[in-house]
Amino acid sequence: MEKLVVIFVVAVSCFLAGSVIGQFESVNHGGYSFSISETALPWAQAKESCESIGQKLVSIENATKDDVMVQLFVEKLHTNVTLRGNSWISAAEVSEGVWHYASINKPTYHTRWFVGQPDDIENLNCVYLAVNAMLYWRDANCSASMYYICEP
Ligand SMILES: *[C@@H]1O[C@H](CO)[C@@H](O)[C@H](O)[C@H]1NC(C)=O
Ligand SMILES: *[C@@H]1O[C@H](CO)[C@@H](O)[C@H](O)[C@H]1NC(C)=O
Ligand SMILES: *[C@@H]1O[C@H](CO)[C@@H](O)[C@H](O)[C@H]1NC(C)=O
Ligand SMILES: [Ca+2]
Repeated sequence: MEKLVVIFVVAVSCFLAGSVIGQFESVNHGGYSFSISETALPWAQAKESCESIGQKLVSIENATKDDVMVQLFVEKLHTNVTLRGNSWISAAEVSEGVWHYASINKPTYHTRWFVGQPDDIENLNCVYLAVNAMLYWRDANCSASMYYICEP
């Protein structure tokens, strides 16, 4: 019986390690390419999910890229692809008050916090784009399930 359980656990782990978690819709515009998740996951799993398709959880390094994302996902100028909800990006806290893009291991030199954010109530250490607020940044509990955006 114990052996069976071990075999089962190993089989499930292999399956998860080798599979693409979730499904994506792709958008290409202005030299940028984004894969929009169709499923919601906690931040760390969202990051792994992007890696499982050979991509990275998205970083928004400058205002140009930020503008392209607003055009695509808010103004719907060049695509019909819709973010299904609030979406994780790779920005997260490495220590209290210090925010980095985890995917590229760099400080968040470009930010677009919603007014009053980050508020860090009850240990909110991961950043998501608020779909109903022009993709402004908000901090959230990393364990919350959100949609997410990957990029090559
Ligand atoms: C913005 O960042 C992207 C991604 O790193 C880069 O490809 C692009 O050249 C940058 N654009 C500007 C204007 O800095
Ligand atoms: C979006 O969908 C509309 C209606 O189906 C279509 O006319 C338009 O060309 C689409 N736009 C893009 C950028 O795909
Ligand atoms: C984050 O959310 C998880 C799942 O809802 C919860 O168990 C945990 O206590 C929360 N953590 C904090 C620091 O609020
Ligand atoms: Ca925090």
